[in-house]
Amino acid sequence: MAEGAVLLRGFARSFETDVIADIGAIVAQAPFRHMVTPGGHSMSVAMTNCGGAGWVTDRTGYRYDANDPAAGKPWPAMPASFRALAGLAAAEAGFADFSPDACLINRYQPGARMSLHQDRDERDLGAPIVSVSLGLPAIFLFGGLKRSDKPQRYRLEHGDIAVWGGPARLNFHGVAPLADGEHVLMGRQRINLTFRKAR
Ligand code: MD3
Ligand code: FE
Repeated sequence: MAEGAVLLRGFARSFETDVIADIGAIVAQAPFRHMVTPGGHSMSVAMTNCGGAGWVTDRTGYRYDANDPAAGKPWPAMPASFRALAGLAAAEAGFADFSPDACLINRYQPGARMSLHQDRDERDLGAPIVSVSLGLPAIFLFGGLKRSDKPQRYRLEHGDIAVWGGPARLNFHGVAPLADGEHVLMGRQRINLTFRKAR
C-alpha cells in the first residue's frame, strides 16, 4: 500500500473460529459502548478493549487506561488466539517480536464511520499497528502525512489484515460509512481489531 504498510488478504481466515469466540467472551465482560470525544460528540463506532491497556476517549481527552472506566476494573486479558494472530501477521510483514499490550475492538453497524485521523496516543511510535477486519466489507481511506493529502481507497474484507509501521505509522486514515449487508459469520456488522504497543 505504501512503504511500511502491508495488506495481508485473508490472513485471519484460519483463526476466525477462535477469534470470533474470544470476541464474544470479551464483549460479555466489557460491552461495546459509544464513547464521547473531547468535542462532545458520541462516536458512531462502538468500542471495547482487551489487554493491559485500552484506548478510551471522554470529555477530558484521549488516553490509554488499564481499567475499563464503565466498570472500574481492568480490561479483559488479551486471548492467546489474538496474540498469536497479531504476532504472525507482524512477522509476515517484516516486524519481528511484536508484543502488543493493547487491542482496541471497533464495531461498525451500517452507517458507522471513522473520520480521518492519526494514531498518535501510543508511546512507542516505532512499533507497528496490526489491524484485523471481520464481517462486512468496508472502504478504508488511506491518506498521507497531511490531513489534506487525498486518501486512496481500499476495500477491506473479512479476514484481511493490514500492518502499519515505519514511515506509514503516522499517516491519516479513516473508514467510509459502512454499507448495509449480512455476513455469514458476523451478521450485520464489521468488527476491526487493532493491536498496538501503547506503553
Ligand atoms: C494506518 N481503525 O481504530 S484500522 C483506529 O478499520 C482505526 O476500524 C480503523 O483507525 C478501522 O484507530 C482502521 C487500520 C489502521 C490502523 C492504524 C493505522 C490503519 C492505520 C495507523 C497508521 C496508518
Ligand atoms: Fe486509527
